[in-house]
Amino acid sequence: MKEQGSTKMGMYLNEIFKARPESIDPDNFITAKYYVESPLGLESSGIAVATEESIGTWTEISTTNDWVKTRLPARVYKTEGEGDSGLVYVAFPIELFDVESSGIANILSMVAGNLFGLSALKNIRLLDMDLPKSIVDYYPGPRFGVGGVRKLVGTDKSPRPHLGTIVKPKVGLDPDQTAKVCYEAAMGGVDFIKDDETLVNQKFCPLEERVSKVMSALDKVKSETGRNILFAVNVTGAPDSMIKNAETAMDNGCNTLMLDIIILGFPTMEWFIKNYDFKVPIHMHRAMHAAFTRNPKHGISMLPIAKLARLLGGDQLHTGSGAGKMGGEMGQNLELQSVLSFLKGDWFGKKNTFPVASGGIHPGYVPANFAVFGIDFVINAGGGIHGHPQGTRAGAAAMKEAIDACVAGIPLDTYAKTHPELALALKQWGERKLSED
Ligand code: RUB
Ligand code: CA
Repeated sequence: MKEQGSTKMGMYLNEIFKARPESIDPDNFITAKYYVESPLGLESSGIAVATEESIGTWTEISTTNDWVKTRLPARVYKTEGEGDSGLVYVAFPIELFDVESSGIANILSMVAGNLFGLSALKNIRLLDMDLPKSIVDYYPGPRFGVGGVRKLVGTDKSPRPHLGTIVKPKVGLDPDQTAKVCYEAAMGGVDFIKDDETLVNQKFCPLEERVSKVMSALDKVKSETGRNILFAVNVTGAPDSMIKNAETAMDNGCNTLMLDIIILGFPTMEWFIKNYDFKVPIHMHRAMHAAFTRNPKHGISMLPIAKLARLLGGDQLHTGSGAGKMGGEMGQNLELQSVLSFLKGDWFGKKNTFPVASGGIHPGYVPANFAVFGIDFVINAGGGIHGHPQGTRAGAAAMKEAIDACVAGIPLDTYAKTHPELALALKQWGERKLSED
């Protein structure tokens, strides 16, 4: 294995890339947990990562001095498993990073950088990442969080899952048609409406006119029902247009901003959150994530992404669903559980992030998702609302009835006997049990 230079580096400097678990002070290290498959074995694989991502390279070098060797090596401090595959834990000293100047870009360049291309490693997946309190404190976290979003929607006194929809068709409706779809969905019972990630400011649906017309429609809903509906406007774009779009959206009454965080990139998100506060919740979409989250053996899992999203002010984040067209496989569910406990748990005093289940959801999927997510989540249906045989309003009502049934602990088929919209939806699409996906 001559080409596996980092192994060679590990052979002569490996002691400095190793540490005992008790020597890793969480205040002074970023720690990362990787799944690794490699003929090198676990410890050597970890050393290859620690070497490549801190002070080493493929061969011995004359410029390494004692300070560098003592203070800066990343260190393998634990492995779990035997033979060629298992878990490797690597700690990166905080001195390696300059968070105030290069921020998350700098962290990712080491914890999730070139290591994915090391040919000595057959597969490597970043499963988790823990940041010291000083780094977490440097970022604002969600400004609204679950509690703040609930207050805006009016579910803070009696919490239940929020019902969301994506306007469909995802692109092609003009502002009047979009506003009509939003009005119908809101009257049917949705709490939240979002643009599709593919829609921003196209000619057939200019952002300014869309926001103005949708917000008038939602004002009408408010005057007729007293309910406040959130509309997340997708302003994703190059930074200058993103800000222009956000300002235009805000000038026209927008009450939530939506950003495609993976496509934008974390440094852009960091710049945005540090420089602009539009005083509305941020809805984070994750389109493109599956390019690196989908393969269970390689890439990056959703948990580190969720940590960065919460750090960067995500009030709502797409996490994947417990059951739907893009979720539900067992491995993904284990990862999903870890994401949900993180988003809902305490994290150095940061507000929580509302997880969003989405993708191919219809009323028949609600119980399976409720079982995984519990009360605090947003359940989104696009096709599963607008594809209802009686149209959008009945489709939203059917989804809301499915949620109400779950909260009341009543099976869907029983609830459907007195709720015709739900009955029709179940007739159309059936009920999917968690084990079927
Ligand atoms: C869903 C949709 C969302 C995806 C995102 O539409 O448009 O963009 O669900 O996936 P529909 P995820 O309800 O018609 O399938 O939430 O997994 O990132
Ligand atoms: Ca979509």
